[in-house]
Amino acid sequence: MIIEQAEVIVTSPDRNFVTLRLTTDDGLSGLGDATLNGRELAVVAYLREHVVPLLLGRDAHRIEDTWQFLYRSAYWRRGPVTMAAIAAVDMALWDLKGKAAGMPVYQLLGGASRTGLLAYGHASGRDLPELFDSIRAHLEQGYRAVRVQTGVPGLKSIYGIASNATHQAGVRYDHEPAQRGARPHEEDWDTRAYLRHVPSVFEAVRGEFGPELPLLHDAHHRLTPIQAAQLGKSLEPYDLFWLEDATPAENQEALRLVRQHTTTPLAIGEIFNTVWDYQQIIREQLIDYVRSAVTHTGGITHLRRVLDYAAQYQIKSGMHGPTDISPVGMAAALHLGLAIHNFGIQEYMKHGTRTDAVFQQSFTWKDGHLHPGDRPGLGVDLDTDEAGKYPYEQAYLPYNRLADGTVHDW
Ligand code: EZ4
Ligand code: CO
Repeated sequence: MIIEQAEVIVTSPDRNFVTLRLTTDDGLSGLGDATLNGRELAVVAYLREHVVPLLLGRDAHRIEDTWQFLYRSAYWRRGPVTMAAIAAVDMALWDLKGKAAGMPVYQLLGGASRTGLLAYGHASGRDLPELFDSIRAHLEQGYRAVRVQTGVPGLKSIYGIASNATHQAGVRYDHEPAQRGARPHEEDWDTRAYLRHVPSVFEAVRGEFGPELPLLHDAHHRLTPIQAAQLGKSLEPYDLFWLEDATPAENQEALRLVRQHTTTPLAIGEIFNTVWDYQQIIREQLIDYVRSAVTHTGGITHLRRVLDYAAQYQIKSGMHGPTDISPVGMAAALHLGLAIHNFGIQEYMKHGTRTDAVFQQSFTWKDGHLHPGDRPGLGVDLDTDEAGKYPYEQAYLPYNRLADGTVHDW
């Protein structure tokens, strides 16, 4: 199974996606997701210029050796661009191995540990009535767990609030924070206003929807450790499934302080890219859920290593699954999540219809649970003609400024 062709396919059906397709001498092809939101073309160049030439002629069966070769031979290690590129190669090789074996990837990873993956969706609203409508809509779509984000009085635009108003009709940018255009959009932020407001939102949601429904919340890296501690403590009465990205957490030690003050479960890691980013927070049991996506953490091979390490401390998976993870990256997450013992929950935002036409998927959605399906490999096909209809469009994630003009974590 020798790699004969390696193509990097860029398409922008509802948003930008970067996909690696490997084709072998026995006519099989494998797909890998390399999408890095707002920095897509950096990964394209890394793959096209530096990785593709190294792949041609290699034995596609040698997944571990290829991973180690790409990681170690570059000399320059880690980082989102490098690790997304390695992830794409790794996913494509697992896809190929599954097709060669005639088995879905989860079988190669040890087989199913469960019948389906509990998933959560993104409910949001500028105010409580809008939020309640959104939660009801999610429940009607079958979700059995929801993330809750709302507007904050006094702030104009805020992370996580669905809005179609400013975007092209029909394009799935309602949940998507990146916006097409030549410059990033500016949002405003006020931590004190946010900390005052959020507990009242959860109180209202519990009052309306009862104690059972698992509720999640994303603070999106905006708080200092003591502010995060305050938020975790103030949300304890509402029994959150998790509080996500309470602090930026490049400083892993900072989470000790948060942990000392609150029993609200903590999830972190969607912007981490290796096991080294988790070393201290897993060993010291400072988190409860690992948020990494297969796409941004060196593929199935490396994220499995992170999750096996986490399992020793009863820390579970909560893989990132926003719309900027392509259907290929989502499929990889579902196969891995089905196989590991320490699965926690899967984030799941539906892609738009154009994206679903480019990427034909085989996953199923039933009673709030996802299953990757039983087609050999990852179970996703890419329609090249459909992909060709949507050329790359520049898009940026927004950024924050405080009232006095200071740039703040977004
Ligand atoms: O902001 O995927 O939990 N989900 C998130 C996402 C991220 C985007 C960034 O590309 O925080 O909405
Ligand atoms: Co997040």
